[in-house]
Amino acid sequence: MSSNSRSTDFIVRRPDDWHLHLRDGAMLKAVLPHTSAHFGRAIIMPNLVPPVVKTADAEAYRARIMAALPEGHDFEPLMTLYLTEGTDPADVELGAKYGLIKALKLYPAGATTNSDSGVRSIEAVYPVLEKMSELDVPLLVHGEVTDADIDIFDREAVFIDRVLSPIRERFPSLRIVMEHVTTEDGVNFVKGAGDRTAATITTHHLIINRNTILVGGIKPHYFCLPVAKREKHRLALRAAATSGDARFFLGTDSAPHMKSAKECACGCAGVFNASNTVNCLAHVFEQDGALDKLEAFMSLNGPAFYGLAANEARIRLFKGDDPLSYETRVSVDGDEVVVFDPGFPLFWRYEAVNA
Ligand code: OTD
Ligand code: ZN
Ligand code: ZN
Repeated sequence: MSSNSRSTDFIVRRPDDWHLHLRDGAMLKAVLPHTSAHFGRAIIMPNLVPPVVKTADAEAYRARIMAALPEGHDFEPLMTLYLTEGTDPADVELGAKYGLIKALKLYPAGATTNSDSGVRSIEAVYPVLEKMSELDVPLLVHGEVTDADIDIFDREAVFIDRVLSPIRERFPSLRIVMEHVTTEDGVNFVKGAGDRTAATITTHHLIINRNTILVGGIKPHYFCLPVAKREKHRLALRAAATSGDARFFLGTDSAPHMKSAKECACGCAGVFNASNTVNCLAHVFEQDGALDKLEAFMSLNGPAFYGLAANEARIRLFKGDDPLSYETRVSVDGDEVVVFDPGFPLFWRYEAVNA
């Protein structure tokens, strides 16, 4: 295979995942290797039960992650705190100065899986946001309102108007990441909000729209929050991700649930894509004629926004002649987690480049 043919074989920095759910216990042990095999670092979401709210909780969770890491895997979990109305600015300061806490996560109460302890009144957390601005600790937002009278497909757009814009204006120096942006409205907001506002984009929202979930029978493994929107929104996400714009970067939002908890009358939200994300992304970027922007999206823009260096390690991406065969299930405790099915065969592979 030729090494100078950009379209079939090229080398990029090792990617990072700026939004990841690792869970705990047996699930953590089962899913972590699927991330640590391919990613240098990941921002670890704090929505455990109970949530990771204090620096001491994050320290203990980090230790459990490190204990679950397979031998020889080089991976750094970047810890976050779950913002609550009881969060103490002094504890945030302790965690940030100690180098452990990389961000705080705002979940509107009830917005997604395990978000019951989330924020009900945004003004109640203003003192914490003040401290975060001062310390330059990013605020990560799950950008959906939860009011019963707001249609689920409109919840992101309404959140921007009611919550995000006011926070952006009130705390101009606070770094804000709109997590898992799913709408054109979100993309436009980020583009117009200056260089201290960014967004993560998931693998699956680049690939599926709401028809994928609902047409021809309900497909629970494509159900996640924020729910995938109509096609014009998916196209806006594709354009943002493949543009190279430094404010957009990969956050897989890989969120494993047992198959039995997804295939039932009230199925859990979440897509598990940690194991095939890089292959899917190479396919997507090639489709859009943007393979030269893939490194920015998955390896460069994220660390730059967080004020970190890009990974030194490299991976080589190359395209095979035959579709990749890969595990579509991960076994956990007598049950299994179903891997994201992009709906097309994957031809892109990758391998570590030895220094
Ligand atoms: N969305 N599921 C989960 C989290 C995300 O909003 C999210 O970040 C989860 O299961 O933790 C989901 O659909
Ligand atoms: Zn979320
Ligand atoms: Zn998430």
